[in-house]
Amino acid sequence: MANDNIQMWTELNIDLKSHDMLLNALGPIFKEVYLSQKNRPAGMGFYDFVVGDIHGIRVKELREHAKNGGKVVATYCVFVPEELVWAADAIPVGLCAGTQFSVPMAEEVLPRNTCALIKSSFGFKLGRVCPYVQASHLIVGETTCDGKKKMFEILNQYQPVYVMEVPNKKTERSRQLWHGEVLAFKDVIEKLTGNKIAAKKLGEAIDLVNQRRLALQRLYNLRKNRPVPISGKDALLATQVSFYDDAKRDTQMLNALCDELDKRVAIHQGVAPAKAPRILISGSPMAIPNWKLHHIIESSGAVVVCEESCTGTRFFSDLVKPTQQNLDEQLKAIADRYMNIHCACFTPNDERPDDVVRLAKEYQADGVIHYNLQFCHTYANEAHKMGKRLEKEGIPLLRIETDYSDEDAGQLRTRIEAFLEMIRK
Ligand code: BJ8
Repeated sequence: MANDNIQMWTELNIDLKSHDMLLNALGPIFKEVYLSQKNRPAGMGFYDFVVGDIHGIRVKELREHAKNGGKVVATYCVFVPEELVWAADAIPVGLCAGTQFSVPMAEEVLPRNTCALIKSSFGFKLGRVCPYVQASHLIVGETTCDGKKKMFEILNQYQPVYVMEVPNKKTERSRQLWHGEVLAFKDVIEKLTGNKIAAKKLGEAIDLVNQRRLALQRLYNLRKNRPVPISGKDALLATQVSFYDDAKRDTQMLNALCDELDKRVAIHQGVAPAKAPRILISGSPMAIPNWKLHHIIESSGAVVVCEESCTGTRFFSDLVKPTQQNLDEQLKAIADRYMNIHCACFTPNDERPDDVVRLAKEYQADGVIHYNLQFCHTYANEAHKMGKRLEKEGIPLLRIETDYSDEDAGQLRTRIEAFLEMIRK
């Protein structure tokens, strides 16, 4: 198997030396952050296996698909409507961008004062260390923030990139623009694959992705229980894996995990004492292997019960309205669903603070940690409004700005422990 992988990575033009270093670094981190947890659900074994073979089996599946004439479409943002990709018999894969490892590589080209997510993803391409990037036929970007937008121009020099224009406002005119973008994306995918997207196929794809969203909703609903039956770290990992695993298999594994958690809830079995402070995290997405904040919070005696983020509720909280018959209606339903993602790229974006207040109540959160990546101006600025709103609601808030390095881990721990102390009083 190991030799098979090496051959596959060589064919994908991976820099084997750097890649070895990346995988060798990931193993001990995963052991420390994940395998050290006590009382984990047995269903997490699947996710441990997936991470243990992170650049193996799934990449092999994508390669098989490509060898049979299929296409692989890589994405960076939850705005890209994956239903259209599935409907054209292509496979969408959400790219990881959560490691410090590839940041210095990116800084050879990008300005240092760029957010870690952008640098990490670009560094993967520049350093040729990510087989998912290498295996993809098209990368789909979006105009959500200036940093990403300009990075995609440079990335396009290395690999084909198509950029969707995400509007910045939520007006009717913006909705029409976005609807047009969804139609244009359909054409791009049809051209890439040579497959015409028909209503029947699109209906099946809508159902496929909706089923995964429902399974994630089920997982998150289970986190509303006290004591909480699964750690925030494990729930985050399950969500992160959903970005690149096969959607049907992923739904099955999520539901199997939820079946187990149902049993835990029935006997009040939790991963943390019922009195442990419950934290809701709100802000920038956390791509694999960005587990830094969750690890600090949970190893300080609290438990993360929800993430209002794109590796959290923004990924799955809305379904596409199932309309099986009519292609125009389906495309409209897709456009409507995706326009309802409350990303900080919108102005104004009052729906996001509303969501956080609602989620804090639903998940019985004792406090909110607002997380934004350094140099991410949209989330950093929105934190101000969030602070005012949560203050009005009497919900304690801690604002964290960080990156992927471990340099500030000690300082973060001190601040988080002080916050938890304040919540416990
Ligand atoms: S829908 S949150 S996945 S854009 S953290 S790169 S915004 S400077 S990630 Fe996002 Fe889509 Fe919005 Fe979600 Fe820019 Fe900020 Fe970096 Fe960001």
